[in-house]
Amino acid sequence: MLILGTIFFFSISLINSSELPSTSTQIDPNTIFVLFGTRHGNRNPEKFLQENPRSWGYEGTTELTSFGKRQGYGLGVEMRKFIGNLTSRNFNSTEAKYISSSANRCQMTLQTVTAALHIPEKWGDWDTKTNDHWSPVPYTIDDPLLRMYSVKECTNSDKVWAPIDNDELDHLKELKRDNAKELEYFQANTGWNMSNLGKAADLADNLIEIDLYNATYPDWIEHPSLSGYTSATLKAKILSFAEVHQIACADYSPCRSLMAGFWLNDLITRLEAANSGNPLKIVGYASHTEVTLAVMKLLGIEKEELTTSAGFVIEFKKVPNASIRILNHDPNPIDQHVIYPSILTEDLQKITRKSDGFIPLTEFVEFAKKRAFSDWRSECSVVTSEIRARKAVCLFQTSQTV
Ligand SMILES: *[C@@H]1O[C@H](CO)[C@@H](O)[C@H](O)[C@H]1NC(C)=O
Ligand SMILES: *[C@@H]1O[C@H](CO)[C@@H](O)[C@H](O)[C@H]1NC(C)=O
Ligand SMILES: *[C@@H]1O[C@H](CO)[C@@H](O)[C@H](O)[C@H]1NC(C)=O
Ligand SMILES: *[C@@H]1O[C@H](CO)[C@@H](O)[C@H](O)[C@H]1NC(C)=O
Ligand SMILES: CC(=O)N[C@H]1CO[C@H](CO)[C@@H](O)[C@@H]1O
Repeated sequence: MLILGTIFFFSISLINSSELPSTSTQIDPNTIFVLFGTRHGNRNPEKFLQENPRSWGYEGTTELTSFGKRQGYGLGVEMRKFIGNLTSRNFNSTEAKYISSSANRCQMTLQTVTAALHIPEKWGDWDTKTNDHWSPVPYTIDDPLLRMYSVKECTNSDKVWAPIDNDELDHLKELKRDNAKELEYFQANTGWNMSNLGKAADLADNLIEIDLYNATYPDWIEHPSLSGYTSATLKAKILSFAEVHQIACADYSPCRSLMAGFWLNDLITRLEAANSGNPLKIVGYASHTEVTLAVMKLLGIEKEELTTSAGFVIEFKKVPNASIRILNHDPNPIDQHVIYPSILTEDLQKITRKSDGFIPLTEFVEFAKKRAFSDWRSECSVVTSEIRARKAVCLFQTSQTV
């Protein structure tokens, strides 16, 4: 017990120092069902820096890059190491299910993950001519689950995104005010209107690729004329804007809830089904920063950002009791991937068993179900939220009269 405790605290301090553990947590010997969710792998920016002659980006804007494919494959390799023979290498539709957002980058990420998870063998190894041992693996596309922001019927999505898209949340306003000089410098050199922080995020995405592809930085970044900056500090400043709006959504409760409450409900439903004997052994999801980070927060994970191809893993076991363990997974940084215990909120830490790091399923469901919804159409519709507001008023009046 004492030794276990020491390891536990050691691993937490490792994660706190933002260093990843070098080896993955092993699956619990009693685990019978595994869920994992991931952000897509590395992708191209939404807007390319035109002045920088490009040796990269041929896939097109926002498409998955070769680094993103390698990250997805690395995740699949690590997931297979983790699950062992929980399900066969050959895809078994009774035991495995995969779901993606409709975005190309998510579908392609999931395809590389499952290519590594399901390297066929024996009767499943079909490509004997080229000796390429891979197999197509089916998946479904579900946007209400994994990309609510692009579901047309979800009229509330635009509402919860408006204060983020328009940089009206306090910390976004503050970010603009505190970086006025820097944003002006970016605008002068890119020609992009930096009155929206999304453009600074696009610039950050360009830097990530320039760095990965060892391409040449624009001169205004390599030799900044902005007072107080070296090239290293300017690069760091630009990178600090990466995914600024997506992270703001995961932080802002109306956006977090609408983007991920339905996914959370799906996770809970599948865990309860596994407890009732459903034969599924593994379910994997591919989504976006704002949705994946949001669901991780709803699950009770302390996390402030999410790199490409990172996400969560949940194990379920019935022995000694129906219980779950929540883990993170991260690329390190491209081909290697690592699975390790999540840092949980205090509420969840209180109900986590010290002996094995698992949380009783009933207590977890009680904690999480308040944040989940099954009727996404009503969450998305204006009318319903008005009705709900009216209901809340009625409730208040009733309790007053009582
Ligand atoms: C799966 O692996 C475990 C541990 O290596 C082993 O005990 C078990 O027999 C294996 N099951 C199958 C069906 O191969
Ligand atoms: C697929 O999974 C089901 C349920 O676990 C099992 O009964 C079946 O034998 C598996 N099929 C193959 C070909 O292994
Ligand atoms: C940038 O966009 C803002 C808001 O849309 C607009 O008010 C401003 O005039 C634009 N600036 C330039 C230089 O185009
Ligand atoms: C970039 O440089 C690093 C370190 O020298 C090297 O490992 C990597 O393969 C290079 N990447 C590309 C795309 O050339
Ligand atoms: C909450 C609960 O059911 N706890 C049980 C879990 O399993 C152990 C060992 O079988 C029991 O002692 C607990 O009562």
